[in-house]
Amino acid sequence: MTQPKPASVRQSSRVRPGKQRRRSTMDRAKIILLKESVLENNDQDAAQLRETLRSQGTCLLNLMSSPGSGKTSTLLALNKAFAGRLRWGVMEADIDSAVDADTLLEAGIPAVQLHTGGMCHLDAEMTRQGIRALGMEDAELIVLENVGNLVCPAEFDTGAAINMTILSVPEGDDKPSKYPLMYETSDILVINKIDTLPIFDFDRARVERDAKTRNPEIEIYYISAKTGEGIQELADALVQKVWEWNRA
Ligand SMILES: Nc1nc2c(ncn2[C@@H]2O[C@H](COP(=O)(O)OP(=O)(O)OP(=O)(O)O)[C@@H](O)[C@H]2O)c(=O)[nH]1
Ligand SMILES: [Mg+2]
Repeated sequence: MTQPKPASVRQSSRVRPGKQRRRSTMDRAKIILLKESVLENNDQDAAQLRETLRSQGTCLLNLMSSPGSGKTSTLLALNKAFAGRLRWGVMEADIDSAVDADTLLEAGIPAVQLHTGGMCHLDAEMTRQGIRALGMEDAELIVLENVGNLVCPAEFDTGAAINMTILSVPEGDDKPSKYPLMYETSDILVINKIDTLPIFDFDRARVERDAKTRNPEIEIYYISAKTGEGIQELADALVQKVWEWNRA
Protein backbone atom coordinates (compact mmCIF):
# COMPACT_ATOMS: atom_id res chain seq x y z
CA MET A 1 0.00 0.00 0.00
CA THR A 2 1.51 3.32 -1.04
CA GLN A 3 1.36 6.08 1.56
CA PRO A 4 -0.09 9.37 0.31
CA LYS A 5 2.47 12.15 0.00
CA PRO A 6 2.38 14.80 2.73
CA ALA A 7 -0.13 17.54 2.10
CA SER A 8 1.32 20.78 0.82
CA VAL A 9 0.64 23.96 2.74
CA ARG A 10 0.39 27.57 1.73
CA GLN A 11 -1.14 30.72 3.13
CA SER A 12 -4.19 32.35 1.63
CA SER A 13 -3.30 35.69 0.10
CA ARG A 14 -6.88 36.73 -0.48
CA VAL A 15 -7.64 40.29 0.62
CA ARG A 16 -11.23 41.37 0.79
CA PRO A 17 -12.03 44.64 -0.95
CA GLY A 18 -13.30 47.29 1.43
CA LYS A 19 -11.95 45.57 4.53
CA GLN A 20 -11.02 48.26 7.10
CA ARG A 21 -8.60 46.37 9.27
CA ARG A 22 -5.30 45.23 7.82
CA ARG A 23 -5.33 41.49 8.35
CA SER A 24 -2.40 39.78 9.95
CA THR A 25 -1.08 36.49 8.64
CA MET A 26 -2.70 34.94 11.74
CA ASP A 27 -6.15 35.66 10.23
CA ARG A 28 -5.36 33.89 7.01
CA ALA A 29 -6.29 30.30 6.57
CA LYS A 30 -3.71 27.61 6.10
CA ILE A 31 -4.50 25.93 2.77
CA ILE A 32 -3.89 22.22 2.39
CA LEU A 33 -3.90 20.52 -0.99
CA LEU A 34 -5.26 17.05 -0.29
CA LYS A 35 -3.73 14.02 -1.94
CA GLU A 36 -6.11 11.60 -3.54
CA SER A 37 -6.45 8.43 -1.50
CA VAL A 38 -4.95 5.24 -2.85
CA LEU A 39 -6.81 2.95 -0.47
CA GLU A 40 -9.17 0.47 -2.04
CA ASN A 41 -11.40 -0.06 0.95
CA ASN A 42 -12.62 3.35 2.01
CA ASP A 43 -15.34 1.94 4.29
CA GLN A 44 -12.77 0.01 6.31
CA ASP A 45 -10.48 3.04 6.51
CA ALA A 46 -13.41 5.24 7.58
CA ALA A 47 -14.35 2.80 10.35
CA GLN A 48 -10.74 2.87 11.56
CA LEU A 49 -10.66 6.68 11.59
CA ARG A 50 -13.97 6.77 13.50
CA GLU A 51 -12.57 4.48 16.19
CA THR A 52 -9.33 6.46 16.45
CA LEU A 53 -11.32 9.66 16.91
CA ARG A 54 -13.62 8.04 19.44
CA SER A 55 -10.65 6.84 21.50
CA GLN A 56 -9.24 10.38 21.61
CA GLY A 57 -12.64 11.90 22.48
CA THR A 58 -13.26 13.71 19.21
CA CYS A 59 -16.59 13.70 17.39
CA LEU A 60 -16.34 14.32 13.62
CA LEU A 61 -19.38 15.89 11.96
CA ASN A 62 -19.62 15.75 8.16
CA LEU A 63 -21.68 18.74 6.96
CA MET A 64 -23.05 18.37 3.44
CA SER A 65 -25.38 20.29 1.13
CA SER A 66 -25.58 21.85 -2.29
CA PRO A 67 -23.54 25.04 -2.81
CA GLY A 68 -24.94 28.09 -1.06
CA SER A 69 -27.52 26.41 1.17
CA GLY A 70 -25.90 28.00 4.21
CA LYS A 71 -23.27 25.63 5.62
CA THR A 72 -20.78 28.34 6.58
CA SER A 73 -23.54 30.68 7.78
CA THR A 74 -24.94 27.91 9.99
CA LEU A 75 -21.50 27.23 11.51
CA LEU A 76 -21.11 30.93 12.32
CA ALA A 77 -24.55 30.97 13.98
CA LEU A 78 -23.84 27.74 15.88
CA ASN A 79 -20.59 29.17 17.25
CA LYS A 80 -22.55 31.82 19.13
CA ALA A 81 -25.11 29.27 20.36
CA PHE A 82 -22.42 26.83 21.53
CA ALA A 83 -21.42 29.64 23.89
CA GLY A 84 -18.07 28.12 24.73
CA ARG A 85 -19.52 24.71 25.66
CA LEU A 86 -17.37 22.88 23.09
CA ARG A 87 -13.75 22.97 21.97
CA TRP A 88 -14.26 22.79 18.25
CA GLY A 89 -12.69 23.49 14.89
CA VAL A 90 -13.66 23.35 11.23
CA MET A 91 -12.15 21.90 8.06
CA GLU A 92 -13.45 23.79 5.04
CA ALA A 93 -13.28 21.70 1.88
CA ASP A 94 -13.53 23.43 -1.47
CA ILE A 95 -12.17 23.13 -4.95
CA ASP A 96 -10.58 26.58 -4.72
CA SER A 97 -10.29 29.74 -2.60
CA ALA A 98 -10.03 30.19 1.17
CA VAL A 99 -13.19 32.26 1.52
CA ASP A 100 -14.91 30.02 4.03
CA ALA A 101 -11.93 29.28 6.29
CA ASP A 102 -11.00 32.98 6.33
CA THR A 103 -14.58 33.84 7.33
CA LEU A 104 -14.53 31.40 10.24
CA LEU A 105 -11.09 32.54 11.40
CA GLU A 106 -12.35 36.10 11.43
CA ALA A 107 -15.13 34.96 13.75
CA GLY A 108 -12.57 33.32 16.03
CA ILE A 109 -13.31 29.72 15.01
CA PRO A 110 -10.20 27.57 14.43
CA ALA A 111 -10.31 26.58 10.76
CA VAL A 112 -8.22 25.16 7.96
CA GLN A 113 -8.95 25.29 4.23
CA LEU A 114 -8.72 22.03 2.32
CA HIS A 115 -8.43 21.94 -1.46
CA THR A 116 -9.60 18.76 -3.11
CA GLY A 117 -7.72 19.14 -6.38
CA GLY A 118 -10.98 19.36 -8.31
CA MET A 119 -12.67 16.43 -6.63
CA CYS A 120 -16.26 16.82 -5.46
CA HIS A 121 -15.96 14.86 -2.22
CA LEU A 122 -13.58 13.74 0.53
CA ASP A 123 -12.90 10.15 1.53
CA ALA A 124 -11.58 8.95 4.89
CA GLU A 125 -7.88 9.35 4.08
CA MET A 126 -8.39 12.88 2.75
CA THR A 127 -10.34 13.67 5.91
CA ARG A 128 -7.49 12.29 8.02
CA GLN A 129 -5.05 14.62 6.19
CA GLY A 130 -7.35 17.54 7.02
CA ILE A 131 -7.63 16.61 10.69
CA ARG A 132 -3.85 16.44 10.91
CA ALA A 133 -3.57 19.89 9.30
CA LEU A 134 -6.16 21.38 11.66
CA GLY A 135 -3.96 20.18 14.51
CA MET A 136 -6.55 20.18 17.30
CA GLU A 137 -5.88 16.95 19.16
CA ASP A 138 -7.98 18.18 22.09
CA ALA A 139 -11.03 19.12 19.98
CA GLU A 140 -14.32 17.67 21.20
CA LEU A 141 -15.93 18.43 17.85
CA ILE A 142 -14.40 18.74 14.40
CA VAL A 143 -16.71 19.77 11.57
CA LEU A 144 -15.90 18.94 7.98
CA GLU A 145 -17.74 21.39 5.70
CA ASN A 146 -17.76 19.12 2.69
CA VAL A 147 -17.67 20.31 -0.93
CA GLY A 148 -21.04 21.79 -1.95
CA ASN A 149 -22.67 18.92 -3.82
CA LEU A 150 -25.70 16.70 -3.20
CA VAL A 151 -24.36 13.61 -4.96
CA CYS A 152 -20.67 12.68 -4.46
CA PRO A 153 -20.19 13.46 -0.73
CA ALA A 154 -23.03 11.06 0.14
CA GLU A 155 -21.17 8.22 -1.57
CA PHE A 156 -18.04 8.33 0.63
CA ASP A 157 -17.80 7.55 4.34
CA THR A 158 -15.44 10.17 5.79
CA GLY A 159 -15.15 8.52 9.20
CA ALA A 160 -17.67 10.95 10.67
CA ALA A 161 -19.74 10.07 13.72
CA ILE A 162 -22.53 12.38 12.54
CA ASN A 163 -23.62 13.12 8.98
CA MET A 164 -25.64 16.31 8.73
CA THR A 165 -27.16 17.75 5.57
CA ILE A 166 -28.65 21.17 5.00
CA LEU A 167 -31.51 21.83 2.60
CA SER A 168 -32.38 25.48 2.16
CA VAL A 169 -35.92 26.59 1.35
CA PRO A 170 -35.09 28.24 -2.02
CA GLU A 171 -33.67 24.94 -3.33
CA GLY A 172 -37.13 23.40 -3.28
CA ASP A 173 -38.99 20.68 -1.42
CA ASP A 174 -38.29 17.96 -4.01
CA LYS A 175 -34.63 17.37 -3.09
CA PRO A 176 -35.12 14.32 -0.82
CA SER A 177 -36.85 12.50 -3.67
CA LYS A 178 -34.26 13.58 -6.28
CA TYR A 179 -31.11 12.93 -4.24
CA PRO A 180 -32.18 10.04 -1.99
CA LEU A 181 -28.69 8.84 -0.97
CA MET A 182 -27.90 12.14 0.71
CA TYR A 183 -30.92 11.73 2.98
CA GLU A 184 -30.41 7.98 3.49
CA THR A 185 -26.89 8.57 4.80
CA SER A 186 -27.64 11.61 6.98
CA ASP A 187 -28.45 11.48 10.68
CA ILE A 188 -29.65 15.07 10.76
CA LEU A 189 -31.50 17.15 8.18
CA VAL A 190 -31.41 20.90 8.74
CA ILE A 191 -33.88 23.00 6.76
CA ASN A 192 -32.26 26.44 6.50
CA LYS A 193 -33.46 29.86 5.33
CA ILE A 194 -36.91 29.46 6.89
CA ASP A 195 -37.09 33.26 6.89
CA THR A 196 -37.77 32.87 3.13
CA LEU A 197 -40.74 30.50 3.58
CA PRO A 198 -43.27 33.27 2.77
CA ILE A 199 -41.64 33.75 -0.67
CA PHE A 200 -41.26 30.15 -1.84
CA ASP A 201 -43.71 27.30 -2.32
CA PHE A 202 -42.01 24.95 0.07
CA ASP A 203 -44.06 22.05 1.41
CA ARG A 204 -42.59 21.08 4.80
CA ALA A 205 -44.81 18.01 5.05
CA ARG A 206 -43.54 16.77 1.67
CA VAL A 207 -39.90 17.16 2.66
CA GLU A 208 -40.45 15.41 5.98
CA ARG A 209 -42.38 12.57 4.34
CA ASP A 210 -39.81 12.04 1.56
CA ALA A 211 -36.81 12.28 3.89
CA LYS A 212 -38.34 9.90 6.43
CA THR A 213 -39.33 7.44 3.69
CA ARG A 214 -35.61 7.21 2.81
CA ASN A 215 -34.44 7.32 6.40
CA PRO A 216 -37.00 6.87 9.21
CA GLU A 217 -34.36 7.76 11.84
CA ILE A 218 -33.43 11.14 10.37
CA GLU A 219 -33.83 14.08 12.78
CA ILE A 220 -35.17 17.29 11.25
CA TYR A 221 -34.49 20.84 12.47
CA TYR A 222 -35.77 24.12 11.03
CA ILE A 223 -33.45 27.11 11.23
CA SER A 224 -32.61 30.47 9.82
CA ALA A 225 -28.89 31.08 10.03
CA LYS A 226 -29.73 34.69 9.14
CA THR A 227 -32.25 35.49 11.91
CA GLY A 228 -31.05 32.86 14.39
CA GLU A 229 -34.43 31.13 14.59
CA GLY A 230 -34.05 27.48 15.61
CA ILE A 231 -30.28 27.75 16.05
CA GLN A 232 -30.27 27.28 19.82
CA GLU A 233 -32.27 24.03 19.56
CA LEU A 234 -29.87 22.70 16.92
CA ALA A 235 -26.81 23.74 18.95
CA ASP A 236 -28.19 22.08 22.11
CA ALA A 237 -28.90 18.85 20.21
CA LEU A 238 -25.37 18.82 18.74
CA VAL A 239 -23.71 19.50 22.08
CA GLN A 240 -25.69 16.58 23.54
CA LYS A 241 -24.71 14.24 20.66
CA VAL A 242 -21.04 15.22 20.88
CA TRP A 243 -21.11 14.67 24.63
CA GLU A 244 -22.71 11.21 24.21
CA TRP A 245 -20.28 10.19 21.45
CA ASN A 246 -17.20 11.29 23.33
CA ARG A 247 -18.22 9.47 26.50
CA ALA A 248 -19.55 6.27 24.95
N1 LIG B 1 -32.20 34.62 3.75
C1 LIG B 1 -31.25 33.81 4.23
N2 LIG B 1 -30.04 33.76 3.63
C2 LIG B 1 -29.13 32.91 4.13
C3 LIG B 1 -29.36 32.09 5.26
N3 LIG B 1 -28.26 31.34 5.49
C4 LIG B 1 -27.38 31.69 4.55
N4 LIG B 1 -27.87 32.64 3.73
C5 LIG B 1 -27.20 33.26 2.57
O1 LIG B 1 -26.96 32.25 1.61
C6 LIG B 1 -25.73 32.52 0.92
C7 LIG B 1 -24.83 31.31 0.98
O2 LIG B 1 -24.50 31.04 2.33
P1 LIG B 1 -23.21 30.22 2.74
O3 LIG B 1 -23.24 30.06 4.22
O4 LIG B 1 -21.99 30.77 2.14
O5 LIG B 1 -23.51 28.82 2.03
P2 LIG B 1 -22.57 27.55 1.89
O6 LIG B 1 -23.45 26.36 1.88
O7 LIG B 1 -21.53 27.59 2.93
O8 LIG B 1 -21.95 27.76 0.46
P3 LIG B 1 -20.72 26.95 -0.22
O9 LIG B 1 -19.64 26.83 0.81
O10 LIG B 1 -20.32 27.82 -1.37
O11 LIG B 1 -21.26 25.63 -0.66
C8 LIG B 1 -25.14 33.75 1.59
O12 LIG B 1 -25.48 34.88 0.84
C9 LIG B 1 -25.83 33.80 2.94
O13 LIG B 1 -25.92 35.10 3.49
C10 LIG B 1 -30.66 32.18 5.89
O14 LIG B 1 -30.98 31.51 6.87
N5 LIG B 1 -31.55 33.04 5.32
MG1 LIG C 1 -19.43 27.46 2.73
